[in-house]
Order: sequence, then C-alpha cells, then structure tokens
Amino acid sequence: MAEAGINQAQNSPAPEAQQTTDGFHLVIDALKLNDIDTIFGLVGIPITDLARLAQAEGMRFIGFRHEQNAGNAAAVAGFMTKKPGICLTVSAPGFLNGLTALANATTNCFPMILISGSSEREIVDLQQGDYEEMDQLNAAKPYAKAAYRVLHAEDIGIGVARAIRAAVSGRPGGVYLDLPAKLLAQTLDAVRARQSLVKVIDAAPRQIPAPDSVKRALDVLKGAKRPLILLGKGAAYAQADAQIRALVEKTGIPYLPMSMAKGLLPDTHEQSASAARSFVLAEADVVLLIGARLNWLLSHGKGKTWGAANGPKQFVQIDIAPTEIDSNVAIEAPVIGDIGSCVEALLEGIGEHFPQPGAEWLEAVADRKNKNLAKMAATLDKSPTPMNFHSALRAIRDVLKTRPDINVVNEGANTLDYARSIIDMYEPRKRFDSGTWGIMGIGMGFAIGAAVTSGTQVVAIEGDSAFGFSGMELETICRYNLPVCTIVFNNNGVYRGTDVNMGGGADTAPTAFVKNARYDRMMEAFGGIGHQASTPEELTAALLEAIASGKPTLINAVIDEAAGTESGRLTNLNPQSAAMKK
Ligand code: ADP
Ligand code: TZD
Repeated sequence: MAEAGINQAQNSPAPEAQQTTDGFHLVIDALKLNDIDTIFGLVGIPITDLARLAQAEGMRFIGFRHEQNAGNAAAVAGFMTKKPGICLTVSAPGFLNGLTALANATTNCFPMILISGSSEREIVDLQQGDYEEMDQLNAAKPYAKAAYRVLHAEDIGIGVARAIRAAVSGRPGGVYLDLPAKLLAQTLDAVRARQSLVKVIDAAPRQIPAPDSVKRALDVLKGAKRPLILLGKGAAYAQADAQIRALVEKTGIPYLPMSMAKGLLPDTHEQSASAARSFVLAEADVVLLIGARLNWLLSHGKGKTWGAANGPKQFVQIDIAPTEIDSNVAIEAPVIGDIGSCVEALLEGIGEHFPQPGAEWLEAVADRKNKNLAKMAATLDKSPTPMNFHSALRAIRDVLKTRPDINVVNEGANTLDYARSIIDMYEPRKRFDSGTWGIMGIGMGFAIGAAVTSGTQVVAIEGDSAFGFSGMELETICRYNLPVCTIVFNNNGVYRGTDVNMGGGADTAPTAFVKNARYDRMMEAFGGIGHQASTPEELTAALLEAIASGKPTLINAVIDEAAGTESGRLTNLNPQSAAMKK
C-alpha cells in the first residue's frame, strides 16, 4: 500500500542520480534544511516510510506507544529550544491522539508542529469512507495556532517553512501540517525539488518595544511603594536569563516565579518571594508581569488573592501578544515585544540607578518569608509512617539540591502542588509540569522529550493517577535507554485512596485504585530498574542510585493513602453536591 516509498528509495539510486525525488524525501529534506534533527512519533499508514527515511537520512526518530505522549515530547522540546518540536502521526485516530498535545502546546505557548498523514482529500470531502477518513485540517484549526495542508510536492518546502514560522514567531504555539498519502508518493524532478525548499530566515524576529511604552512602564514602576515582579514561563522560554536577572537585581524588587519559571533565578535567591506568595500578591501595589498571563493560575488578577480590599493595583505587563493586555484587568503600562528586547529596553531606561523599594516593604516580605519557611521546615522535618507527601518530597529535595542540572517533570494534584513549593529549582527551563490547563498525562512524554533534547538526567515526580495516563511509555524509556527516574507517589487513588462507594456496592469509589500496586514491577517488565520505597531513607537511596547509574528507573513511593486532599489546592474550583459535603 502507501508504505512502498522507502523500499523503492532504498533499492534505487539516490534522488540526485535518478534525477527525481518524492514527497517523502522532500519532507525530510525540508526539516533538515531548517536544522530540525528529531521527530517524535508513532508509525503506520501512510507515514511509516517517513520515519524510516528520517533515520536513513540521519535524523532521530523516537517512537512512542501513544501519539499524545509523542506530542507532549515534541512540545517540551519546543519549550526548551525555541525550535518547533515535531510530532508525526498517522491519520484520524493517530491525529486525534496527537491533537490533545497540540492543543496543550498552543495553550501553553510551546512551539510544536503536528505532522499527520491523511487520506485522500477527494474521498474525505465526499465522505466516501476511506481508511481512517477524517477532515483533519478542519478538526485541527480551532486547537492550533495555524493549520496547513500541502497538496503538491513542490509546495512541501513552503508548507514546512510556514509551519515553522507560525510555531515560533510572535506568541509561540502548536501548528498542524496535513500531508495526504498521495502527496508523499508524488515524484518530481530533483533539481526543481531542491529549489522548492525554503530555509526560514529569522523565524522569530525580535520585536522591539515602543520607546514611549518603556518610559510609561518605568514611570509606573518608579511610583511604586510595594512593587513585585512576576515571572511566567514566557520569561523562561525567551532565554533572556541574564537580562531578567539584571533587571531583578538592579531594581531590588521582590519576585515570584510561576511554576515553570522556577530556576530562571535560583529559588534560593534572596529576592525570591515564593515563600511569601499570598502576602506579596495581596499587598503589592505595582506588579510587573513578565511572560505571565493573569489567568486562573493568578486568580485572574483580582479578588481576595490580590488583596482587593487594599484598593486597585497597577500592572505593567511585558508580553509579545498585544491581545493579552487587559484580558482580565486593566493594564496600566503594556510593553509589547519579545521579552529579551523589552527587558533590555527597561534596563537601558533605568541607566545606572533605580530607586530601590522601601525598607518597610522589603522587611515585611522577608519577615513573612522567614515565618513561612520556618513553618514549612517543621512540617518537612516530621517522618510519619507511612510516608506522606512532605516527608517523601523532603528526601527528593535533598538529593536534587546536589544536582541543580537535573530536569524535573511534575504532575498530579497534591504531588504537583507540594512538589512545586518544596522542590527548589536552580537553573532555567528545567521544570516541566501540568501548566496552563492543569493537564494530567504530560509525565512520560515530557520526561522523554526532556531527556532526548538535553541528553541529561530527568526526574519525574508523578501522582499515581497522573502517571497512569502515560505509563506505557516506560517501554519507550527503556528502549532508548534514557536517563529518566520516575517516582510514583502511590497513595492508591486519584488525590487519595480512602474513598468508599457511597452506594455501598461492590464497585470501588470513583477515586480509588487497586491497593498497594507495584508500579516498580511495570518498569522491570521492560528491563528497567524498579524500587519500592516505604521510607524517606529508602527513597533517597533509590534516587541516588538511579541518578548515579543514569538507567531507566521507577521508584514506587508508598504514600499514606489518607494524606492527600481532594483536588490538591484546587478545592475551591471543585463544586461539590450538598450530599457529598456531609
Ligand atoms: P505562566 O503559566 O507561567 O504564568 P503563561 O503561559 O500564562 O505563563 O504566559 C506566558 C506568556 O508569555 C504568554 O502570554 C506569551 O504570549 C508570552 N510569551 C511567550 N514567549 C514570549 C517572548 N519570547 N516574549 C514575550 N512574551 C512571550
Ligand atoms: N484528566 C486530565 C487530562 N486532566 C486532569 N487534570 C484530570 C483528568 C483531573 N485530575 C486532576 O486535575 S488531578 C488528577 C486528575 C485525574 C489526578 C490526581 O491524582 P494523583 O495525584 O494520584 O495523580 P495526588 O498527588 O495523589 O493528588
């Protein structure tokens, strides 16, 4: 069937010699010309030969067990590198499996390209019932930043170029590229084909902010009595680490990192106000947002969290997307441009000296921070039996402190909320988590993407429910022998393991799992290393061994099944029926 392309290619002379080439080769040539060296995907009709050819032509093809995980790997690769990560899938169901990752990438502003094979347009459009028939282009549009279809082989170069530019320019996002089977098999003259390829020049051009917007921002900041800087994952993505650090340190303003901006400055930095988060959000009078949206994760910039009773706040917002401004509350001073250019312009405008925040504000922040840190230290010092989230995370924190270079993946409810505040990060773009949607299922995809992209150790801290969404990728981790240590916080269920069937029937409660499952044995099934850890000491030993060996490892961390709270810290978003509240 459509899988014949590469067999022909392998048995026949190189395209130059035979002077024709085909769609398969052109797609690979177009990606390589644009310095893309890795494809994450899952094969089948009509793209198996594309994956084979990618390998034959020196690219890496990382094959997954489910497309959503391949897509998540591509998305995290995009976040880490500012180059679009590539996910390759088959038609209809494969495409739809990948679409969740594409939508999540778009929501999080990660650049990626989902490339899916598709069935013939004339059959799809007449709904004549092709193999895996679906109008994929239209299905993708609402969930992607852009969606394109290529119908003629000579347009592959342009199609790939458009996809790359759309993914990374302006606000980054997910792009869908539809490649019908017939296109891949089309042949054309090799010289014309070569000429049709496009090397994208300056894919994400700098966007310099308007000087008057910079002046306005500085005026607002200078007028602040209790200023705060909020760093979002856009700031991490921008790779303007030195400028951002300079701005924070020159202004002396306390800062809060959103979860994936942790490590942009080390969490141990004295200006970090993480441990006084509620206090600074409520008390600040002027807030400088750098690559962070005022969405639900920041209580939409209003209400009690923001100390509504203290009167209105003034916001300065740096973002590349002008439509982000005034999305939830009025923004006093928008600065539109790429973060590197905007922060540089602010630094230039500041010159040698910036009026430092008043001692009263800094002391109040430090005071609250020290109190909260002392309280947290007392909680972390306890060693209950069985382990709880805190004692397990203390063990992990102490190991990771010695290896600031390690990538951390994190999802779950309690596991996410506690790990985010307990595990310090020291380097930028090393923490990858459930992000803007609070999605479960990014775990193994992000872990594989981060390991493949960085070539270095990953530790994935996973709720047992969260892990289940992508757990089959343990096989992928073992197959590519990736340095990924997965720690499953096993408390026998979603949030916790103590729920009972309120109807009294034999079925388990909606949040309950099989008790005392041995996730470590899943790892062993694929040749990886499994550990069971019931104490912080066992967890420490297992993690140290995993990191020292760099081998695929899973630690089944046994957590008190009564330790978690429903929805972690999102209890307020969880409507409960009157009957359940009793
Ligand atoms: P967080 O969840 O960490 O608060 P968000 O994903 O809500 O962060 O916000 C990221 C913001 O950063 C988005 O509004 C996006 O437009 C912006 N952004 C991403 N990359 C850049 C960049 N290079 N320059 C400026 N803004 C950027
Ligand atoms: N499905 C998807 C794709 N995303 C989701 N966020 C959910 C379902 C709902 N959900 C959460 O918001 S957290 C969570 C689910 C199912 C799992 C929590 O249980 P856990 O973590 O075992 O992973 P804790 O640490 O035990 O709370």
